[in-house]
Amino acid sequence: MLKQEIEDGQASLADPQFRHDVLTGLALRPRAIPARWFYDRRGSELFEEITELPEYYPTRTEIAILADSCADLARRVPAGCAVVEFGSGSSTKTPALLDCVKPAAYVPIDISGDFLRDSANVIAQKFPDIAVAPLEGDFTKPLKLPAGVGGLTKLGFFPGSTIGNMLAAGAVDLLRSMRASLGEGSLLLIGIDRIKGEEVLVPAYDDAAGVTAAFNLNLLERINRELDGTIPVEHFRHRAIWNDDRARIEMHLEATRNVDFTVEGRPFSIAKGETIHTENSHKYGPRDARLLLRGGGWTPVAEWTDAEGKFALILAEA
Ligand code: AVJ
Repeated sequence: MLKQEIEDGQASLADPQFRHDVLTGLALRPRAIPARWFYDRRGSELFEEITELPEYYPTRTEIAILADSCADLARRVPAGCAVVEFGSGSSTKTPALLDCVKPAAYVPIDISGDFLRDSANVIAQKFPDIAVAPLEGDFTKPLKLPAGVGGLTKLGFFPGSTIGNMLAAGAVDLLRSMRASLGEGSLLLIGIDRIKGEEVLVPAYDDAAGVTAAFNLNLLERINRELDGTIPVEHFRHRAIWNDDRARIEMHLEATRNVDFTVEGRPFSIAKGETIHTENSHKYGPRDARLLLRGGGWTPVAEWTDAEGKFALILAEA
């Protein structure tokens, strides 16, 4: 290995799962790479920017619903419970929830350890009376919660409509695994984006400022950076498509001409007009969402939405 490569940290960056998903995904027809790989440092920054775009309604709508539903929510959740947040990331919606339900403990779960510790520290400083116990791990698998929260009622928190990234079968598995982690008698507060007109949905995933395009294209840059790729990023364009049959926004990267490149030395050729499918963002009608929860072993007990019904927060019981 070259001195410069060692200093750049290139060799240490290659996650074997990322390598596997990219190499197999680029060989699939249609080609597809899982959306979880968007979130390197740059991708996470771009996602934060997306949440502030005028066209991207989910984040601000969900925060407003949380604020408006607080009194109602606080009545349904026992004070002194343990809030367990799945995929806490930067924990931006957490303070509003903690202010509202006044838990005794907060357990943020994330795969990214650095991010997790930073945001856990911020919460711990803001809420000196709450025990903060971060858990580094993959929340798609059942997890063992810290022993100290054993006797408390658990409130799972899964905001942002992240569940929308999964196919129905994967979403049901995830809900079941959350139920197994939290236990019988626990609660789950989940944010789910609703089906709405294409004229609102498509711009939310294809904004005028081009931030979502940059977010999507960053996946190719990441492949070039971490997997020694030679992808000509300038010959791909961002596409956001509403798939009405499957009620989902799909993001793709479309080749604007025939391209040849290598990733970790393996050759790939993509024809002009062909796409790499990079994300699904499923949307759920009110009954669809409740059926999904029941399928995952959860009983919906309350539901809050904004005046236009763009987004829903659902409280469910295990
Ligand atoms: C974080 C998965 C909820 O699907 O709306 C935003 C990701 N992708 N713009 C979503 C995303 C493009 C986002 N989730």
